[in-house]
Amino acid sequence: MADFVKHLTLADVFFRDQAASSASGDLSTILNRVTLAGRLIANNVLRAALEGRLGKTGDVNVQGEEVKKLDHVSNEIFREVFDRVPVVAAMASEEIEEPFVFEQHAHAKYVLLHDPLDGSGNVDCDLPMGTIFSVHRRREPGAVASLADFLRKGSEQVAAGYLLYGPASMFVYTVGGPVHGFTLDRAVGSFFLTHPNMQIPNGTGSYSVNESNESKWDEATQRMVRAFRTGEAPCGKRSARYVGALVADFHRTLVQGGVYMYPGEVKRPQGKLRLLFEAAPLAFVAKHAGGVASDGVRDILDIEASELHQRVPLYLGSAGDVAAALSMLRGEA
Ligand code: FBP
Repeated sequence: MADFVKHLTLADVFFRDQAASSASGDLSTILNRVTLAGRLIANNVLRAALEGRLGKTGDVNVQGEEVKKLDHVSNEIFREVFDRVPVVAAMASEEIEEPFVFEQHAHAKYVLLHDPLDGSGNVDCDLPMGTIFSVHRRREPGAVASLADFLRKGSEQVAAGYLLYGPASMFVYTVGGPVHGFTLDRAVGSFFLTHPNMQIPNGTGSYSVNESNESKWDEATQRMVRAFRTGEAPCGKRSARYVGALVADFHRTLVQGGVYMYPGEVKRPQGKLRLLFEAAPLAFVAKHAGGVASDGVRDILDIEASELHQRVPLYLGSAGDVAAALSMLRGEA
């Protein structure tokens, strides 16, 4: 047979995996809707300058951050995409203070969390950005969705992953098994499996941290990052890379190995990144790709959220590199 369809599609992989499980199909539908939102966001990112959508809206979001026009567009795309198919009962966004409840979807089994446009500080300089998503099974389907459906441990996620809007657009996800990477073929508007069963390499790659924050860190953190900078970290020498978009920095770490860090600060011990919208979903991917994620003390996946927008320090990537960072933070190396 001629080989015109060179790669598996999302549907091929979902059907194959679903055949191996008792999945109802709702989860596959959610993941398909995430990729639809991703394709729409990717197109808006691609055309932002042409359509006057660079820059800020003038608003400030729940995080106290200036909202970019594409933040707003991306958030609205998710709401509209999931309003039209009854597969999630409610949706929480990093941009919005409270979850959005789909009244007409009360019997849906799942809730969705998302950071609609991660790294949106890169909008105006045409650098990579992404979208992060997380899916939880509801505690009580049928009851009106509540905050309790969202305040969970990362280990309870049933699916998580991200879209990366880079030179190519990618979709990376796990449903608790292998981590699969798909690349968008813009010519046909479909994602195709190009990176099956992704595993984080150990012993290579980069350390990735915003070193301009050094004066904000405590001494142990300063010593630890300095050891990576001078090539004296126990895990060995690493190059330095920092794109300023967590999804892009994590994807490079997933492919090449290394560690991404957003440490806590003396005046901001919880750091900047959000547990439910950033750390937990990427920790879920990292774990299923053989990596690890920690807040400096605990496994990110063991942390039960007490607030929807709570922040955590984040050390994420190759097991050996994260272990080296944590051992230096503890003063053991
Ligand atoms: P948002 O853009 O969704 O707020 O994400 C936070 C983030 O942009 C990460 O993507 C990125 O890794 C980090 O902040 C960069 O922070 P800083 O500019 O302080 O280094």
